[in-house]
This record gives sequence, structure tokens and C-alpha cells, in this order.
Amino acid sequence: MTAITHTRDWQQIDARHHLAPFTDYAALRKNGARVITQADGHYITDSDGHRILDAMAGLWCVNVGYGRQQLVDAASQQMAVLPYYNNFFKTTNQPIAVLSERLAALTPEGLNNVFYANSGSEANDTIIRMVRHFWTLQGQPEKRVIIGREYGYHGSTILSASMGGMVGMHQQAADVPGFAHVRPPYGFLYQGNLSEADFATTAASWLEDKITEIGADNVAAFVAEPIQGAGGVIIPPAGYLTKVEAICRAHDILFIVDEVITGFGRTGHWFASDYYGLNPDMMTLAKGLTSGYVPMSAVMVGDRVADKLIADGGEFYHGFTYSGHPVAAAVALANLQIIEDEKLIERVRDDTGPYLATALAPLVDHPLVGEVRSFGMLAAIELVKDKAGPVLFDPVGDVGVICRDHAIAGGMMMRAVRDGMIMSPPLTFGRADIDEAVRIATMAIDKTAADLRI
Ligand code: PXG
Repeated sequence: MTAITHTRDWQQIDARHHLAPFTDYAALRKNGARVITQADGHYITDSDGHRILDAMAGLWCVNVGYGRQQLVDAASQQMAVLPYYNNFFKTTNQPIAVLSERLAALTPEGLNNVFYANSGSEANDTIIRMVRHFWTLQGQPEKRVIIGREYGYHGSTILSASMGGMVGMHQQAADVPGFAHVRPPYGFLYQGNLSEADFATTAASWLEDKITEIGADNVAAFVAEPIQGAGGVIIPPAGYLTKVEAICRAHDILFIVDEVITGFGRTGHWFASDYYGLNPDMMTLAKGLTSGYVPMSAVMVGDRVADKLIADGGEFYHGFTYSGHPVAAAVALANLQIIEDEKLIERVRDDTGPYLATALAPLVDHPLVGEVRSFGMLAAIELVKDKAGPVLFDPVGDVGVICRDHAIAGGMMMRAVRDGMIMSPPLTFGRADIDEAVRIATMAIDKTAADLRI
């Protein structure tokens, strides 16, 4: 393996056999993938030796940054003691018992039970099964439809993608019946002249309307990312989430929050639900749970659902070989310890989150920028054809890719969602990292404007 020294050779070996996720295979095979060889702190390094500032924390997940020896040690020590054993047949392991106690304590009140999986997608599939099973146990099996939102992302298995609101995914065999979608509270597109309070009321009414259309007797649950991540960092207006939770309660519909991105400090709070004052029936966790060092996800199950499952459910025929993996649990525990010891959440809330917002704010005067928004360590810069309106580019998405590629060439990983430039850096990002990220983002936007002759 080490005999191969040229990037082109690695690219060719990779391209011959590897079908990467969310990839246009023909295009990638022509140009070759960037080969990432190592990472440390806030930087990744590729096989040509480029160091790239990772303003996406991997894929919204490396909350404590790269190169954490504590996590390496936690994994290797656990591997030496007990690398694996299943939890299927009246067995468990010590790290998972401790982690479960810890998660029950950390998450909002009432979420006292936890089911483990390996990805956010699997966790959300678990939720779909559990929710429908719950209503059957309640004697209301017709309550089956789960309402999500357009631009919502809940994973890529057939069910989790059907629950999400990505039309392109639905069109590729992920359009299972039993799901419905409502418009998200996406102020940039839909607020118009409404005040924030009126927009919150209007956006919440879209859920109420959908429930009326389907009939509350047929609706099992409503699922929402408190801040929509892959949909473009859509931050709801104040009051919206409280209103949709109240609508769910009024119609006896379970309220599910997907905190796969927003969990574990990204918003400057342990969970966005804490900031917004939510009491969900279930919560999806992944990504920041282990900072991406090893795969692990979790479903926090509220007392109402858990009590029913425990009392009347009998055996729940559901689980994965690696549900409650001891190594993942050991890494998760060490990761939570770092977040706590280094006060990363307080730092995002009180210092770096506001600093990022202030640093990004001047960009709104750029001729190409229609809106800048951020919350904790989540940010979006919307690129537009014309600020008045705003008028979006047609087709949407090409300009975002141009800008992203300029950012990468300039030494920073940034995501493009449609024509929104997205950042979701590690929670360890300091003020100097933020300055550097904003400098490169501004340079990338300037170069994009020059390309477009704006
Ligand atoms: N829920 C949310 C809110 C997510 O962001 C998942 C569930 C699914 O997790 P897994 O572990 O199954 O991927 C996610 C994942 C992107 C992108 O393009 C975002 C995710 C995954 C892949 C790409 O920004 N988020």
C-alpha cells in the first residue's frame, strides 16, 4: 500500500471499485476524488500535502476536532478489554450502561430510555417502527402517517429518506407511502413582509393544515430538525417550534426532534431542544455523540412511548448487530467528557457563536449575498442573482458549487446547499479560526462574483 505515492494512482484505484455516497460516478471517475490522508485539530490534509481548514467538521460531526488522543485511548483500551459483544440475548456491557445513564441525564426531561444504532438513518428507521408499533399498542393502528418537512434530512435508508423532504432522493426509490411533508419555516424564501412572530404563526399553520387534510386519526408523528442542517441551515423564527409542539399535543400526535446535527453543543446548548424549550416524545442523536470518530447513533425514547413498549409491547423485533457497541460507547463517553471539561458548549454560546455571527455580518453588503444567518457553530450565506426580491440563480445550485470550489482551492472546506454556503465547524474553533474561515469565504465569494462578472 505504501509503495503507491502518486495521488493519481490512488484516485484510479479508488475510482475502479469504490461507489462513494452522494456521488455522480461518471464525473468523479473522470476527475478523481481528493484523497484525504490525515487530520489534526481543525485541518485535514490531502495526498498532495494541502492542508485544508475544515469548516464543516467532517460532515457536521467532528465536534471536538481531530487528533484527540483521549478518544484514541478510549477506543483502544475498550478494544483490548471487550471489543464486541451483542446485546440481544439478555446481555449488556458496562460502557453502554454508563452511557445510557449519562444520555438520560443530559437530554431533556422525560427522555429516559435509549435505543442504539450506528447511523442517523438507522436511528430514524428505528423511530418510524417504534412510533407505529406504539400506536398499534395503543389500539390506534390507523395512526401511521409521519409528517416531515420539505428540505428536511433524516437519512438515506428508504424509510428515513421518505420521511425527509429531499425531492431528488424521493425520485430515486425513496418515496414509500405513509409520509407527508410541509413547508419549512424558511424565512429567506417564505417570510416576505411578515414580522417574525407572524411568520412563526403562518409556518406553524402549514402543519395544522396538513393534519386537517390527512386527519389527526391517521397521523402518528411530526418530525423536525430544530434547525434544518443539510436543507441549508434553516433557522426557525422565534416561537415556531413551540407552536408546532403545541399543535402536535392538541391532536395527540407524537413530536419527534432530530438532533443529529444540532445535538452535543453545536447550537451552544447541549441540545437545541434546551434552547427552544421543547419536550419531544423522541429524539434522534448521532454525529456529535462520538464526534464521528466511530459510528454510533441513539434514539432517546420518552416515557410515554417507552412505558407502553415496556408494559405491553412484548418482544420488539428490532436491532442491529452493533446496537450498543462497547467501543463506540467508550468513545462517546470520552467525547462527552471532553465537551464538558473544555466547556465547549459555554464557549460556543458565550464567545465563538456570537463572534462568528459578528464576523459574518458584513458579508450581507456583498452584491452576491442575499442573507447571512448563523446560530452557534452553524452558518449559511445565501448567494443570489439579485438582492432585491431576492432573485435566485437559475438553475439553483451551480453558483454554490463554483463558490465552494473556490473556497476549497483557497484552503477551506465549506458546503454548498443550493446556492447557500454552509459552515458547521468544530466546536473547538477559536476566534482566529473564525477570522480565517470568514476571510476565505469572502475571497471565494469575491472570486465567484468575478466569474459571474457581478
Ligand atoms: N438526521 C439528520 C438531521 C442528519 O443531518 C441524518 C439524520 C442521517 O445520519 P446518517 O448517519 O445516516 O448519515 C443526518 C445526516 C449533507 C449531509 O449533505 C448531511 C448528512 C448526511 C449526509 C450528507 O450535508 N446528515
